[in-house]
Amino acid sequence: MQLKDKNVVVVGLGRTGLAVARFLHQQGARMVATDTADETTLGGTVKTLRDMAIEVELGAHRSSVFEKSDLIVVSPGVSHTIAPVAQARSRGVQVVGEVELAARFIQAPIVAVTGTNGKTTTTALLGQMLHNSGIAAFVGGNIGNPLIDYVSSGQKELLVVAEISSFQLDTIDRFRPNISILLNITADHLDRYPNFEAYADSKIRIFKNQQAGDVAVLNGSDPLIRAKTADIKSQRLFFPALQADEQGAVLNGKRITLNLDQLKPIQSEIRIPHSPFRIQADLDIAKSALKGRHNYENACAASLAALAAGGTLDGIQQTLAQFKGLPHRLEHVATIKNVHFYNDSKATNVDGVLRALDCFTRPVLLLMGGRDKGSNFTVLKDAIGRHVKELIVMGEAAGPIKNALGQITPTKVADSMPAAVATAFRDADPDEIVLLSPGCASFDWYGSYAERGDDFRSAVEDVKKKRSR
Ligand code: UMA
Repeated sequence: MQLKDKNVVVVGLGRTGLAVARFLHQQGARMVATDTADETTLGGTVKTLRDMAIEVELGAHRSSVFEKSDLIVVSPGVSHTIAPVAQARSRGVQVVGEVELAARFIQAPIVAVTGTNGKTTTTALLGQMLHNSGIAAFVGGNIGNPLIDYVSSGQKELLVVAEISSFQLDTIDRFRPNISILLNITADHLDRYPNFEAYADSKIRIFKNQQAGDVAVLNGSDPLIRAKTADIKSQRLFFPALQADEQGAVLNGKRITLNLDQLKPIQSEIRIPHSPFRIQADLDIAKSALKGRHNYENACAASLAALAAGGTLDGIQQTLAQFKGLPHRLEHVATIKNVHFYNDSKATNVDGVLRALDCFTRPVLLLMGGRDKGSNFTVLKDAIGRHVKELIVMGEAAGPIKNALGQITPTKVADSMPAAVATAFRDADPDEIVLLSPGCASFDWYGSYAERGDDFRSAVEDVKKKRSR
């Protein structure tokens, strides 16, 4: 892709937009960078861009900005169907996302991880499994560091492991992962997609350009995933593999049994340490800090992809024993007076909340709320009835959640995170669980799920300090 002297519009100036602008500047493109936010909100980004002599248009995406463009690069948080982008596309202007742009310049094989929940954990596990197998891999994407930064840096790793969201898949064209993982598909982002079908189809795009030598790692217990991937060209590995002739992994309690006797390794420079035709092995997750069946499934998916990429059984086993979990995902933050506090701020959809509740046998005081993404909270009724002693709701979605679930369990409304934590602690008995698992986006009160999780942690710290005075 030739970018020198091309007229490019960069839409959205968060982490992705800034990284894209830096790369395009390096490549000698002419650029306008635009964001609907103002200069104060964008902080130092605007100065950084102006220092590179990049024209910056703020407050709206004016059509005039797009008139002379040869290429438009949209950030994942910007819908590629907004009017000025759609108009430019209808004039024949190429519209891509950052992942597509980066993939055009990446020479190493790519392992891409998508799914509604578990992407970040699986991506991190896979990165560590490869590392422990002696394979240097760049780990990036939706996990937090744009792939285009890897391209700009000039780094050359043997593999790229990329967490990929549906938003990023919406704007791919030729992106072809050598290995694609699809963990699960449940309702999410229905404020951005017209319906569940459209969201599911976006996830399936991860297989769009795969060829016969590539590998697809698929959730075998989801009939929708099986049906939608029936005709893909790549080799399908399932977790679980349900039929005798299927390749993949099966979970037996805390053991993963692998059956990969026909696995064809992907084309890469990595020497495959095992005979690809004879992997019949067991992996032990009993020593792992991973909690809950969904995390064991993530471990299965990561193990299959690691083996297909050339990872070793020893490297995988070592990772399963060492992996400590990630911040903001069922993270134990404190125990005060025998009340256990867990931060699961990354649970930004209802399925995430279900997965979290499933991990606890003791009564839970559940903190939910934030910005609603068009979710159907009533699907939580059974799980709330079974696990939740008290529900504390907050943020923009407090009303809708209370309406949907308020009859199932005692429900209180909090006007801040510290108020929610203090209420939960007051109402909890020893050995009970206080769980932040919001089921919503964080953007009503915070800049990210991580900020929300940090606020929960500091509210818990305040409770602890007050107790020790
Ligand atoms: N903006 C516009 N026009 C619009 C909408 C937004 O200009 O119509 C501007 C906003 O004012 C803001 C900028 O776009 O300044 C934000 O862009 P962005 O939302 O794409 O955010 P980035 O900082 O670039 O972060 C993105 C991902 N964010 C989203 O997909 C919403 C990050 O995933 C990702 O880590 C990062 O790129 C690097 O790849 C976060 C996320 O929430 C974790 N992802 C969703 C999820 O996991 O559910 C998909």
